[in-house]
Amino acid sequence: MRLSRAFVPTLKETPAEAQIASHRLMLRAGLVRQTASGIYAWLPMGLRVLRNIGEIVRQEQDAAGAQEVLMPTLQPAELWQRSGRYEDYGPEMLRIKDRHERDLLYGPTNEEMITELVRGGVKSYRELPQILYHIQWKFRDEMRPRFGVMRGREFLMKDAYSFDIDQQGAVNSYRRMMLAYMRTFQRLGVKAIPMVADTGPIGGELSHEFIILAPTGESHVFYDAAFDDIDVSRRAIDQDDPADLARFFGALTAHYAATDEKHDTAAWEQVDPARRREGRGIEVGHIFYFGQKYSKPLGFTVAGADGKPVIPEMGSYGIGVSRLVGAIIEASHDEAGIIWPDSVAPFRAAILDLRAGDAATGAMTSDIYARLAGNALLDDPDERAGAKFADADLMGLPWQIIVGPKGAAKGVVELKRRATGERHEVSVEDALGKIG
Ligand code: 5CA
Repeated sequence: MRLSRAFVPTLKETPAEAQIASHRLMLRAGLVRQTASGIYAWLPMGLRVLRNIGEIVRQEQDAAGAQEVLMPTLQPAELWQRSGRYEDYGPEMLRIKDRHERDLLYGPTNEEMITELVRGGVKSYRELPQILYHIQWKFRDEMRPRFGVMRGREFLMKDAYSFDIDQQGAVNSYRRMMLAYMRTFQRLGVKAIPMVADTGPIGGELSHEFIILAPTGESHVFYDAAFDDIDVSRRAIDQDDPADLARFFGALTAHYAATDEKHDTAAWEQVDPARRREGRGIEVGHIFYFGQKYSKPLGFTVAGADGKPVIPEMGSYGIGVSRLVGAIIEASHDEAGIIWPDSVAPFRAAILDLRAGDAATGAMTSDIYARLAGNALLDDPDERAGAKFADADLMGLPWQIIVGPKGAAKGVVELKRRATGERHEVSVEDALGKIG
């Protein structure tokens, strides 16, 4: 993308409405704009990050054997009346009437709808287990939307749903998703810790929140340093082996980890003081095992091995895809701006032409831009070098390739790594090799 032609409305001033770093930086770097309270439009740079995160989430869901579907945002009220949640959900649910006076709602989550879909197509225990997911916009009429995309009213969620013939199968699916989550967050470049959680309006008996550490997080968290050493690689754990999954789950849940809501001081005292860690965290995922809470009222049964009807056991698994954009920034920024992890950055590199209009720097930056094949932002407008440096740091692309007239004459560029601030004079070949 050439900055001279791009819609990247950066702001010099700090917007007054933004209380936390990620919200400020998302507005200043031109990633999003608010269109109504808690509702955001995603601009080109923000959308690229949102898509990159969604793609990593998708790949890890697919790798875990979950199948992607796409359910609509609007749902008939009747479905929710059958599960009993239409009344329970209260004012957080956006209720809508169509022209025929039929009641609809903008989905805050999809347990009812997916149960109804699977009920229509799965008749026998032989067709289970199934795990289905989609990445779709949700609406929750939050009392206090705040912190930008972190607590919005409309937000993008990945929600997966598992169906098993018995409790043992359902617990295995839960563990499988937990492993997929650990792998997902690792690829996203953030450290996530699963913590025992309340189940709230989703319900159920087993639930974990995935919390990423960031100084501005909403909850205070306490955890054992043992979490730093858990290996979730494919080499270490075979997701198709229930015994392996059980061992992994055991290791992950054996150590103390809790948010302030669930903090147990007596249990905390038992943790070796040298291993106690405290900080603040942001909930980026939440998983639930709730048995027959939806399958039963919605009348979903399958024929069991003996031909008798069995009510399937279910779980649901959410990741806040749009919240993650803000959460990753909270976990990875400095005074100057965003520091994108390589895996989610909107582009690999910014190319800074320090003398726009100059034939030599223009030829060199155009060549580098072409060779980075669409994965670079070319800062080509006629601006002061200082303003370009500030913008590049604000936008936080992992690499900066700085091209000035002296370097262009010698055939060299300056390559800067945003995360460390390290700068080296290198040849174009070496710069491209490093960027990869
Ligand atoms: N049906 C279940 C799991 S599929 C569910 O809805 N779980 S949830 O309520 O915990 O939401 C899942 C994730 O969505 C949360 O962990 C959080 O990361 C994200 N999320 C929830 N509410 C908001 C919101 N108002 N703004 C942005 N993200 C949100």
